[in-house]
Formats: sequence, C-alpha cells, structure tokens
Amino acid sequence: MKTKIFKISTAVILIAAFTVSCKPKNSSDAVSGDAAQKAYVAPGKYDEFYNFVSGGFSGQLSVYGLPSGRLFRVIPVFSVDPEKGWGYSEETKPMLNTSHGFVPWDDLHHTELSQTNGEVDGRWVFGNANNTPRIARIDLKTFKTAEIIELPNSGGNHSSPFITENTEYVVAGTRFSVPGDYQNGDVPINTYKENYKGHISFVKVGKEGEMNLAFQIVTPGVNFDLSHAGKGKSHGWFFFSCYNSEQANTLLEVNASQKDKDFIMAVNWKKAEEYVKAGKGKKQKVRYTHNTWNESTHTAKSETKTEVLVLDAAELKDICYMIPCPKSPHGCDIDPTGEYIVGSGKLAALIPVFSYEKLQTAIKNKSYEGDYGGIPVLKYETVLHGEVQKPGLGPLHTEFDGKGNAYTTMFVSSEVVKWDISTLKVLDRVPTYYSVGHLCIPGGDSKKPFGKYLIAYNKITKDRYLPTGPELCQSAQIYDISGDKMQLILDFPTIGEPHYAQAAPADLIRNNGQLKFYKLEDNKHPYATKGEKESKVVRNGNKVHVYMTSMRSHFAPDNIEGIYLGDEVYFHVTNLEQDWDVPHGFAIKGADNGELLIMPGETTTLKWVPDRIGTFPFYCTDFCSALHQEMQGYIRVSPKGSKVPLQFSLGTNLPASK
Ligand code: RUQ
Ligand code: CUA
Repeated sequence: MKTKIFKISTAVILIAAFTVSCKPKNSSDAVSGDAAQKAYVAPGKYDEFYNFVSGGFSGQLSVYGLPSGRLFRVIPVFSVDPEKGWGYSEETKPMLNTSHGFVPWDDLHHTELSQTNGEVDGRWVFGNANNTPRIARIDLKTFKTAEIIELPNSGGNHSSPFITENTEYVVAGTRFSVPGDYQNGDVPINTYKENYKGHISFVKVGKEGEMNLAFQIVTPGVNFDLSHAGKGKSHGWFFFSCYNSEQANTLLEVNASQKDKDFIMAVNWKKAEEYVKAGKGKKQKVRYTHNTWNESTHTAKSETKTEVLVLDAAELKDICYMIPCPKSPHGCDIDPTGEYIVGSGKLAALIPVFSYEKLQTAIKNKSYEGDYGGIPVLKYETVLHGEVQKPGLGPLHTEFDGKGNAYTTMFVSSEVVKWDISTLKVLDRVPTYYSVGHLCIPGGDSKKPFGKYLIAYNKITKDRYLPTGPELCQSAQIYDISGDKMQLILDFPTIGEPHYAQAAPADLIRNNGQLKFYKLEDNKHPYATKGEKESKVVRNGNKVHVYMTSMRSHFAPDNIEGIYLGDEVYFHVTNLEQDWDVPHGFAIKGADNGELLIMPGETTTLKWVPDRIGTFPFYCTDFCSALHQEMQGYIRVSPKGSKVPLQFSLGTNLPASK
C-alpha cells in the first residue's frame, strides 16, 4: 500500500510539472535585429513555402505562407463550413458520412504531404480525424478534400496520417484501444486487459491518390500516440509510439504513468504484406464508409464497406517488435537517413535515440527481454544509439534540418532544443511563447528537409496578444535556423489549435497544374444547366428542382412563383463563368442551411424548405462585379393547394396570378 501511495504521488508531481509549464524569461525582447526583414514579404510578392497546418478541434486545415505567416485559406475537411457550403450543399454532405451517419465535426491533428522517393511531391496532403477515426486526402490542385476513409476497430485515430516514402501507405493507429468492431463490445470496462485491442491500419494509396484499407494488425490494448515511416535503409518499417502499456482504463494520468518505460512498436510492413499475400490474414466483419469526391459530376459518393483483413501480431511473430522507450512516449520521428528513431517521452528527462541497424542486429540475435502480449520486447540497450542528456522538460516532437541536426520541442520548459544526431550534444535552445507542441521544418520528416525555417506551434499565448475573453488564441512562431543559432523572426495566431504541420516549397505546388476553373463542357452533374436558356423549374410531387445559372451579375431565373408550403426546393446552381477566381454565392432568407459558393463551371445544390408563406429574396454573397449588389431574385411561397401556377422568368414579368 505504501509503495502504491508513493507511486501515485510521484506521478502526480510529474504530471503537475507537465500540465503547468514554465514561462521563459525575457519574453518581451525576444525579437531583435534583422528579424522583421527576414519575415517580411513585400506586398504583391509570393512566399517561399506553403504551410499546411492542422486546425485541431476546428476539424479543418489552414494554409499559410512562410515566412510571412499570412493566412491564404482554410480548407474544410472534417467539420462543416457554412462559408464554403461544405457539409451544407447536397453534393458535399456524403463526404461527412460515417458508419454513425452524418458527423458534422472532428478533430484534425496531423497533416502529411505525399512523397515520392522520400521527398515531398506536392500532390496531396492527408489529415487525420481523431474523434471518429478517419483519414482525409486533400487534392493540392484544387485545395479541396477529395476523399475520406473511415477506420474500423479504432477509437481516437491519433498516430495518423503518416506515410511511407513513395506514398505506398498512409497509416493509422488507435489511440483508445477498444473491443474490435467484430467482437462483442458490450463488456465490463474493467475487462480492458482481456477484451480491449489495439488495431493499426495500413491504407493503400493508389496512383490517383485513391485510398483503400489494405489490412490491419491487431495488438494488445495500449494507446498508440504517433508514428513515422522508416525511409532509405529503414524503408519497409513503420514506428509507432505507445503509452499506457499499464493497460489502465481509469485515471490514466496516474495509472498510465506507472512504468518507467513504455514502447515504440517497430512494424515490418513488408513482412506484413507477405503474410497478406500468403493468406495469413483473417477477414473480419466490420462497417466503415469510404467517401469520394468526383471532379466531373461535382458530387460526393459515400460507400459502406463491410470487411477488413486483420493480421495478428501475437501469432505472426516477425511483424511487430516492442522497443522499450522512457516514459509515456509521444512523438516518434525518423531522421532523413532513416537510421535514427527518436522517441520523445513526455515524462522522460532525456531523449532516447534508437538505431535502425542495431534494431536489425538485435532482432537477428533475438536480444529479447520477454514479450508483451505475444510481441517480442527487445532489450533497450541493444537498440539504443544513445540518449540526449538534459534536453529540457516534456519533450514532444522532433524534426530535422538535413544537416545532421535534430530539433525537439519541450512542452513543459517551453523551448525548442537543437541537438546533433550523431554526438547527441545539445547545440542551442530558444524559448517559445508558450507550451510548444508540434514543430515543422519544410520537408522536416522527409529525406530532403529545407532547413531554413522552423515553425513552432504553441498551445498557450497568455500575454502575447490582445486578450479575447476567456479563450486566447493559439499561435505559431517562425525561427530562422539557417545559422548556428536559432533566431525568432515572427509569431502569428492560428486557426483552431495547431498540432502537426508540414510545409513545401511554393513552386512545387504552384506549378503542379493548379486548377483555375472547371470546364463547363466537362461538367457531368445531373442537374447542370449549361446555358441560361436551359434554366427551368421542375416540380416532382412536393420536390421542386430549380435549374439555375449564375453569371455576372444575375441568376436565371430570378423570379419564381408557384412554390407551396410543404415543398422541398432544390436550387441547383451552375456558375457559367469560365474564368479564374469568379465564384458566385447563393443564399436565401431563412434557410436552415449554409450558403453555396459555386466555383466557375461548377454545379452546387442548396436544399431549402420554406417555413412560411411569403416572398423570399435570394442573392449572390460573393462580390463578383460592379453590379454584384444587383445580383438577386425573389421566390414566392403560397399556401398548400393554392392556384398560383409554377412559373419563372428573367428580365420579363410573369403573368399576375392571385
Ligand atoms: S499531438 S502536441 Cu495531437 Cu500530434 Cu503532439
Ligand atoms: Cu455573383 Cu456577386
């Protein structure tokens, strides 16, 4: 009993240190000298890098320029966005469909750019949904979410969406272990150890980016936190940090902080592929959705899948290995050569760095100290390259500059620490304001980092900005890392709470064949209206379909009568413009819905159920021309059973009917 009390109290002290972070001194004069010039991008000039930043509990992804910190766009991914009609238009609703039905929100923690040969290639960026486990792919030609796949057998998809060096796979690991969907989940919570399982998912990415859940690996119940793929010599392996190896199901802050070491799980996914080919997987009955966006019909489709192939790590002994890692590891990062694996233990006083070559030797020599739920546990020392001593408090994440240096964020001591990967010597440290989580160096988790800037993403900004009520903004801070010493050059607030972010050279994305508008002749939307003459209103029972066009500066038709209370009205608006950056908006009074924002050449649908008799204006919401304020129309709603005929017009008056 005594020892238990002692254990609890040490854990509580550690946790108190972890949650209450220290404030660096001299916060007011942190920026000096030529800093402003380094972050200054003159009006009309382009930034050097695109920065794709996770929006945390906003569920979205935001796009900034570096080094200016200017916000270009918020891309709606997992949360509805009335500004862009995402999740409001009939076409986009299926993108947010899940096995639980329509889910309007999620929590996006990590972004990952697609890679070719281990280098960022500018095709897609992936994002994870933490709450209702999913992975999204955003097309960087359109900056639009093109695909979302749900993950069965998972809870809290946190260690995701990390990818292999040729974007063969994007992975996901369950943060909350749960009984598998193919098992009976109606079990006592205190049977965690027997009934709860971890599942990690390998989602195959095709040539056009299409995602398919290839297989899962079932493991003992733990919390998978982060991951990264091997690269170069370690290509073929994946590394997942896991905590709660204590398998606690209550008061985790204490009960999952008992052991000195948890694990990094090394996964030989090439071996797993062989087992899949050899038919060693078990097909399990599950249910998950796969949602895809079609660029030619401008609509999304949601399919339900019912099966997944599961490999058992305890049975197939040579796919997973546990590397002991102090203490409650969070970040798991691989250096550009693929040799070094950095585990950041939130409660550890040092940073362990493991060696891929030593890992291979240890496996060959079976240097095991036992097993964990049937998975071999390697001896810590046999896999260790070395430890970074006294790096700071609360290490979370590491990125690399491609010049042999690593940079680790320290949540508790609020700083970024630069250290040498081979000697493990600390070279420099700079304060962050405050409680830094993730960091990003452009290409910093790839084989080819662009080690010029480092961006720190902070959880707390107390006293840094004008106050905004009980909630203060989160922020990013940019450091110049081109010299020996890191230099803070700018900080700027972010959308939502930023977790991981990635950045790519601007030209890579700017010159990837960016789409400027949709060609009207290629528009295959079933309700497309390709000219004003074809615009019409069609009644089908109580459903009324308005085939509408928009063009600077009017809608066709713009007077509509003969709508009755109880009708469902579908405005299918085709934007006839064939020019870059001429969206039109569409909004109608009283709609319990968002607006439409229709790109040139696109067709988008707003559903409206009038709630009363009367005359309702609609208008364009995007200031599209000098006569934008004239871009409006009226729709008349009559009582059910009224004699007012269905009629519509543009530019002439309808015959009066009472
Ligand atoms: S996390 S602040 Cu959700 Cu990636 Cu580490
Ligand atoms: Cu169209 Cu304003």
